[in-house]
Amino acid sequence: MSFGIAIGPREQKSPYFDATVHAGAASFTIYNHTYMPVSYGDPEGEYWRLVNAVSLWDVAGERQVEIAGPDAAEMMRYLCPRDLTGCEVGQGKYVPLCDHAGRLINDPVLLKRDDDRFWLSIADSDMQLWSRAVAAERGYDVTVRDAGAAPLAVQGPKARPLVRDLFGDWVLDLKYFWFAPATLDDIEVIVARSGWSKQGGFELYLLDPERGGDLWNIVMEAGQEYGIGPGAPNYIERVESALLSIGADTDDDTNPFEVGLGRFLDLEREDDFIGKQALIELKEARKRRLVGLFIDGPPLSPNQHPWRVTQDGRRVGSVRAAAFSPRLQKNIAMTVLNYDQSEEGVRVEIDTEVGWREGTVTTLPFVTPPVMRPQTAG
Ligand code: THG
Repeated sequence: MSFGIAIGPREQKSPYFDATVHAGAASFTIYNHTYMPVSYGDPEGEYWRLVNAVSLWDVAGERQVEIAGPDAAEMMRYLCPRDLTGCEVGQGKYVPLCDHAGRLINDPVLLKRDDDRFWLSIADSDMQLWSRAVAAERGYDVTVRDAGAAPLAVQGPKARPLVRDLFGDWVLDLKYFWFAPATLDDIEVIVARSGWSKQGGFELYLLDPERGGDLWNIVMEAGQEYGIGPGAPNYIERVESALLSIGADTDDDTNPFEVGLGRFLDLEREDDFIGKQALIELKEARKRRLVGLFIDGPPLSPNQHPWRVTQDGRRVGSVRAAAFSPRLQKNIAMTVLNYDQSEEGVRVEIDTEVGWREGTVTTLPFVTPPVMRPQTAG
């Protein structure tokens, strides 16, 4: 199978688009209507670079929906099931969002830019549309717009010394998900301690879309001594670490409890928020559960669609994301199973693109992150 994808004005190019093409981007996905590189042609090499050194990712597709105005804080409380009490300016939080029926619709990183200005750094679904509708229906005095910022992720164990070289020692003191404005040469960015891997790292939110190529080149250059190279949100590492990918691991009826996000909801809050009553009921439902699966046999390529999972010929769930783990030397998969079949050790059959395989249920994550390195270590 070999074909191209049309490049046209209905989708957006990231500010780093030309730089990533120049660096050899081999395939792209579309994320929030934005072309986003997923590989530079060597998935396993890119994996080891992320795990052992440092990798640079164009994640401008993680767009920032800005909600600003006198009612912004109140609106955020109504949008987010997570309690935001005590969230400070300069702090970020992971905030799964649900609709009125308690279905998971996105899992953004919230950035509190100011007391009356918030960013939702979104996963792949239309949160600007949603936020504008909620604001209008509720009569909130806010403006909702795309902030026009573009995150560049610097991920891997060598991200710390690299980002310290670029910005100074203070970046090492940033707590997880916290951020601060900074400049690099004369390029304005926001430096955040975050990123969609469990290897540690930072995200640089570019504020001037004209400077994407410049920012990319500065970081690439400074990263040479640390073995930097181009990469992308790494499929293998994210399965090992069990980082959730909305739309891949979830369907249009998934609730947050089924995919392990219950710990990010505060249902005992006294104030109202979207989906509250539904979520209180869903909490006890225990219908399905996202678990790990070891799949027997030779190395598998990632699944192109969810794989049917059966037990004694009866359908019990689906594999959402499968990969061969170079560190475990096993096929691993994030899999949604009926609750009754989701216990560790349960044996199932999987209808893969290369025939039927057998597998064993296990717990997530597959690999416990090497994070929690001392905060100030180089
Ligand atoms: N960075 C930015 N925006 C983003 C993402 C990002 N938007 C889309 C997507 N990623 C949002 N999804 C996630 C999912 C998981 C995490 C971050 C963003 C994450 N989770 C940790 C975990 O699950 O262990 C920590 C959560 C916690 O303990 O609070 O990091 O990557 N800008």
